Amino acid sequence: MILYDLVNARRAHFSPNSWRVRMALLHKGLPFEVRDVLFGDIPSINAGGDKLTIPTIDHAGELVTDSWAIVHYLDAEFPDTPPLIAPGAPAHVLKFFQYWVQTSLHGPIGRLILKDLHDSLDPADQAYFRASREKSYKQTLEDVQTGREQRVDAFRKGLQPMRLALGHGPYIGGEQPGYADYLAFGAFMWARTSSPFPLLAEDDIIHAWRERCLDLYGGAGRKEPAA
Ligand SMILES: N[C@@H](CCC(=O)N[C@@H](CS)C(=O)NCC(=O)O)C(=O)O
Repeated sequence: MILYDLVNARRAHFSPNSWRVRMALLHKGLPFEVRDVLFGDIPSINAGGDKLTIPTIDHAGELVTDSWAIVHYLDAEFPDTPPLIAPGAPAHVLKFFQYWVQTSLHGPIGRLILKDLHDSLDPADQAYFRASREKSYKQTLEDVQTGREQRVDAFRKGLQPMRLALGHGPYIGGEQPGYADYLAFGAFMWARTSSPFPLLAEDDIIHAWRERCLDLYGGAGRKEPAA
């Protein structure tokens, strides 16, 4: 199993969508090898075919792209390993949580760290990243990030559903971590590897949850170089 993953200038893996899959592979206990790529290398993963996105896995020659498709693939191919989507559980509820992570974590976190993220990238990737992100945000990276000290409180308030969920157990998944935890944790790994900006107050129970997640699977998250 090969996991294609993005690295920045310090060789830290920063892709939030990839972190969810990395944690999923560790959850299942599946051995995998990581192939580091820059944004500029992505077209060569599927040379001659459609441009894929990160994460992409290569399992015995089969390329599977998109984190949600990968999760389904892993559960189907490895039925004897701990499931990511519990048998009989409604996958669309987990998909709803993935949408929440995209809108309430990735969206605001991007606006808090985008310029730092750019600066953390390998110089070979910086021009592409600036051009593509300024096109989609319709703003300079500097303007996107400006005023973050005033905006971080609104971001923290928006995390209330996570606090309520964590009132029932140490993980969003309950007593044990599950794919919902990995979805949210990926967003925090994106920030941790790309920016020194403190997203969470130290007395927030989400901060304690993030610390627990950093320690999972031999401290996989904690070992990654932080910004
Ligand atoms: N829906 C996809 C999104 C994947 C995605 O957007 N990945 C980013 C990196 S986190 C990417 O490959 N970007 C390529 C680019 O911007 O050129 C998933 O969850 O896997």
